[in-house]
Amino acid sequence: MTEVTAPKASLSGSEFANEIRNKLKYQQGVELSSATPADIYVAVAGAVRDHLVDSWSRTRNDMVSGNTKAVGYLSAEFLIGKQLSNALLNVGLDEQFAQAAKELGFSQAEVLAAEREPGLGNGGLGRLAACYVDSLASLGVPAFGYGIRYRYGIFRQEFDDAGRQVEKPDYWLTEEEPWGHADYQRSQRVSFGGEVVENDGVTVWKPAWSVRAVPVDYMVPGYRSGRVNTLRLWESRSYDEFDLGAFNRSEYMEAVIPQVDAENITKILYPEDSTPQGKRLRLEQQYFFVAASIHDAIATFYPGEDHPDLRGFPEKICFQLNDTHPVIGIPELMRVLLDEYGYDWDTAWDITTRTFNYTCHTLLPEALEVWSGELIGELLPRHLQIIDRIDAQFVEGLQAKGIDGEQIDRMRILTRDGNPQVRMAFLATVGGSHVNGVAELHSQLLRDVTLKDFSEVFPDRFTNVTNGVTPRRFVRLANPRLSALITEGLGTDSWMADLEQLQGLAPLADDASFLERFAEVKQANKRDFADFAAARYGFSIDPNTMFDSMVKRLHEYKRQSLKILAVIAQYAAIKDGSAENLLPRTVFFGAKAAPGYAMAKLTIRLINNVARVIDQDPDVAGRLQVRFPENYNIELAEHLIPATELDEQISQAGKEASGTGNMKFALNGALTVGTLDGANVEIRERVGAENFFLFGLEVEDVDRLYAGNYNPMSYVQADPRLKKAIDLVANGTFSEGDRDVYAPLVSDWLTKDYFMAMADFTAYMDIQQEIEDTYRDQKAWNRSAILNVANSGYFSSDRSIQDYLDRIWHTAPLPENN
Ligand code: 26W
Repeated sequence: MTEVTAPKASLSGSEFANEIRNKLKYQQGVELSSATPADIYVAVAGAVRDHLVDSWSRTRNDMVSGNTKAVGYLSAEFLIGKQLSNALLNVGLDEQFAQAAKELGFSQAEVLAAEREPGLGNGGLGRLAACYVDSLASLGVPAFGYGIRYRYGIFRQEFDDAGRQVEKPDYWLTEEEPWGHADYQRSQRVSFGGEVVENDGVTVWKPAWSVRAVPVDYMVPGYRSGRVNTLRLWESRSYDEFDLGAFNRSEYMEAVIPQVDAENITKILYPEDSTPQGKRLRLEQQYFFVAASIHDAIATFYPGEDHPDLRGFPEKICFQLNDTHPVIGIPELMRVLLDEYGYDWDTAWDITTRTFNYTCHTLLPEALEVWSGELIGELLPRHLQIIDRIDAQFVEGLQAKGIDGEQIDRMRILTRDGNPQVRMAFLATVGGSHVNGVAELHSQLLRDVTLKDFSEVFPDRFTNVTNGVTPRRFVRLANPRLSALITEGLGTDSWMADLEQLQGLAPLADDASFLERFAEVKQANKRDFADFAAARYGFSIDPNTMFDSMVKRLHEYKRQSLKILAVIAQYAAIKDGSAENLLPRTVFFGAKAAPGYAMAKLTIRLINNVARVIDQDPDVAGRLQVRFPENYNIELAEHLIPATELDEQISQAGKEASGTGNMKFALNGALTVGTLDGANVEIRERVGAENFFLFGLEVEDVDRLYAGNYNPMSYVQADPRLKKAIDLVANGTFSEGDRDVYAPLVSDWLTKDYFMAMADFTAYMDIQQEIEDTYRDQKAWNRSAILNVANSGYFSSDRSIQDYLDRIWHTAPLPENN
């Protein structure tokens, strides 16, 4: 990667302090003597923004006037995390900030703590989008992130006295939010409903209502690249601010109804992360942000042109569809080209299919969005017509290729039975140029199973881009100690922009003093986390135990229940004296469950109560602890990952598309215990099988078991440890004697166990034994951990973006910035 100008690196800490003072005084009207950390935070954010503005406009100008195709990353979620420390680092003002804070009489930590985390995503998919906009800017690729500025992000999770999850609204905008800038002049109109009429042979959509889409812009500073891209998050507003008629009739409440309805569209992020509900409001959200974004891109790339020639549009920008959520963009661009610009069908189709590409993030068939034709017809009647024609044309093409009728029926975009459905993944596959999965195994399974019919007909369309994570946030900022050690070991800090350089650490895995330093870093991070968790959650944690973490959304396929059953088995072994040699451990869980997902919520309750029972049992003291901090989010990830020694990636093989937590942990020197699933496969290949704790069924085993009447009971009977663990759950040990509480879980384990946790239990217990043996040899453990760091450079999101550039987008960084 080319290093471009490091903006304003020459600024001194005192000068930066003055800029902060000026913000405080002239923007906020606050005197330093009475300023709170939150005031300082707002002032620093304002001062940093000022340093970004010139690069921001230069990047935009170079993008619009140059010949480099831009990328529009369309995503319903951007889980960006706190912005301040990242912006300081990327623009090169981190050291100045350290000095300025001191001069102003504040600690850096208290200023950074004043920022609220925007929770505008559910989990991996949203965080991936945030890593990708960071890498796009760092590589200097002209790009927009396009999404939604939800007023309420993912719910705040609390636990009640019974250990149950309680969801609280995430009021993230109650304090000043200094990053987003509402650009009213770039608003767009988005319309819904109504009917389609034919006027003199011209098709006209007469919508019933419209809302105003106001863009709120977030600057996305590249890491020392001199480039700043835009994350444009749309907010819905009403055009009818106030219904005067209703007001005059003194129906005060009614007067604001249209406004309330319009603003509801972007009010809240849906907290479901795998089983989409066919909810009208969700479709409204999807169409809302995608329609606004498409019009915005046209306005951006053809400024001041009334009727531009859009045949060159795919050379200006290509849109990446982050899962099926923005796929309604395909018929929308068709509608714009046909109805607003008057292109014929074939020209419009050519432009559209060259503009879009689709990333699939799942393998669970139930997670692929399907919208009822009826609902689409009601909200977007013209789009339904267009989808109908896309489907008809597609079917004709298939017939011409000699595809048989049965396969054609399986492939229809719009099903033709009494209750027509639109399959968004199929629409995305047909209406774009490329389809990619998010890890090698996942892409393979997409081709062979989930989208098999399509990969047979369009083999060239399918490709893979393995996910990645940004090393700036997840190594440099989250783990400053390890970062300093890496920089020392490599003799340069340029690894942050070129993560393959970590390879250079491999020889140091055998260097006694480096090993020792590495061990000290981990130990210091563990102590830090123990302190943080004591202050934040009131936890007592012994930093001399092994830190073993499983953090991710709560999902049956991810198998938190396998982990908790193993913990219970170990607890039982301690109790009955058969665990003489057990290694002292602290097991961390972090997980939110979708509010309507009963099994997931019950698993949360179980974990909390296992933690409680173990804590209250003096027999176990010092040997085993479970800690489940509530409200797992980016901030907590940034604290826990650097302190973790063992990372749990134990999904049923063939179910986790990729995982990205696995990459963050490996880069921070944790060893993985995992199945051959998602990106685990590639991590293991790179770090070496001897530095990865593999266990469990593989995809073929799983298929075989499904085919042959899988019977969980046989595994329960075969392993007394498993039987004992389930008995303890069933007999009320973790529910104060109440046998009913966990009955649904117990019954699922014994009779269904769709994700085969029972079948993998014995292998999982065995590998834990191996883990303990390795851990007892701290030198061997740390050697493996260093090799994990050294060999995980591939998992930088910079590399993922480079793969997208080469395989899908066929564009490049902007020419040198001078
Ligand atoms: C309710 C609709 C819905 C359905 C699926 C909302 C959100 C989703 C996402 C696709 C869930 C998700 O985050 N998937 C994860 O995406 C990551 C990034 O590619 C992968 O690493 C994870 O394996 C995958 O589960």
